[in-house]
Amino acid sequence: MNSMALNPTLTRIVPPMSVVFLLLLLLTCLSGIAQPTDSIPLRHGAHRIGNRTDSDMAHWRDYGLGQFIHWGLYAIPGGFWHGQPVNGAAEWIRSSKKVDPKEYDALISQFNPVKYDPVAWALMAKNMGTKYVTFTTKHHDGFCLWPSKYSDFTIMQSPWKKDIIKPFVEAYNKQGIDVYLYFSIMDWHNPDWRYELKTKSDSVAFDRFKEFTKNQLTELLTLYPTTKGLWFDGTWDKSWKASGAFSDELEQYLKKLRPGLVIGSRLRADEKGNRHLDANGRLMGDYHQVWERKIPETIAEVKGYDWECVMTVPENQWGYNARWSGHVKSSSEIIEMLANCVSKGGNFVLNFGPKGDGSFREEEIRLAKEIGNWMAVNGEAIYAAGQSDFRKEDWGYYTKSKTSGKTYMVVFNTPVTNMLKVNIPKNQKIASQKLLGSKQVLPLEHIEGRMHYIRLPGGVRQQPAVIELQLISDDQKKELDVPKT
Ligand code: FHN
Repeated sequence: MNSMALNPTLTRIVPPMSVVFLLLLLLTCLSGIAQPTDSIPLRHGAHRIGNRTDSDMAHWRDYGLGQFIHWGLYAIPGGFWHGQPVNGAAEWIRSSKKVDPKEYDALISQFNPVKYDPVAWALMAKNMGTKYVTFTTKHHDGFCLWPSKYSDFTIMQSPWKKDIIKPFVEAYNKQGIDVYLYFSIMDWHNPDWRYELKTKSDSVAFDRFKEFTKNQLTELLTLYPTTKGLWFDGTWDKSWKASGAFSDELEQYLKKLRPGLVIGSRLRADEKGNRHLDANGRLMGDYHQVWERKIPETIAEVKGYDWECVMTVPENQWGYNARWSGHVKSSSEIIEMLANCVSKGGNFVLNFGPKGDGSFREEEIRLAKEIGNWMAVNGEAIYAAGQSDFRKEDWGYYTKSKTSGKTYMVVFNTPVTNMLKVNIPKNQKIASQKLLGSKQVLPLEHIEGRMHYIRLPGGVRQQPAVIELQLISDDQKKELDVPKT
């Protein structure tokens, strides 16, 4: 007798096949891999519908502000080759200047960053308000900032001869900052790297390369066990796009090795070569990683996914370039980008490119300070904050705290009247409106319907003002309005 037969009610109502189906559905959900009900069958597409719901990802989602650091051999020439400025990003100099690989690799003999002070770096990041940092362990040139036993091109072959990553992780963790490791899959130094797999021997070499990649990643997670996630790059070439099965297995392997690990959408490709979104339009990875030096115009563009924006201070320069050309962003512009991202539910990450000697350029030190000063007063509008229920207005961005439920107005464009238009969402009322920092209560005027004006104090502002709004429902307001007897 099967167990179903023990329950006459159930056997009468639910035929056995439906029960099997329901059990299968339940099992699939419990295994955490819900199969999207999509038209194109994929073995290496998205593993999940929607965002991760675990606490590690919730923690990631609440960071608000992060720091990115690009540091490697390219910081030594700093955008110049034989005294001549090179166009393009400084960290690409080997490729864009078509430098003889031997000549480029010889830079290793000059890597002796006597001013490298991870404790000071971490303090600068902490004072800026950073909650997480992504650090280049290996960029496209293949130079490893850690003592990798799988490569002959590491910090140990440089005059420095000491691990850069270990003291970095320790110092940042000590400041309460989570560390994510950047890792370029594309590796110009490794002879087994291929852009395309045209021949059998290409495939054989690339198989060796895959093994090497897996070994290096295992090494990183083993040496630096507090790593919260891996930030992949250099995954756009045909060879990698044709390796969807491998990148899928790799991601699952890494997450098994370190449960909770966060990996964005830059690692994988599906078996049809699609990156980020699979052939069914579903995200492959824990958050959307296409937002490089750009911010979505509307929240609709992020399609409900977790996302992060990574941004440079000058134009497209990540590694140290002695000659910053083009527009260099001010701290107010950067804060505006930060508020813009948070208002759309994303994290914002600002890049720094230390010099070859390990020191930061003056502009970056100043920016970090200015951003930090603003964050010290207004951080509650950024951390653990996201999209609000308010309609966007021209003066700036609304954010909403996930913890307190308060709404914040981050004001960038103050009208000459100093009157800020606010359209309150349905069934809500403003209970208080205060300037963050001073706690000054600001005048509120009802115009009509749901439209109000909040008046900012006049005067010139160097940085955006933030107004904290406490809202209550219409019903609560009515209760408060009833005179106490
Ligand atoms: O080519 C790299 C570039 O140098 C830099 O590392 C950025 C950071 O997002 N990623 C690549 C371009 O997408």
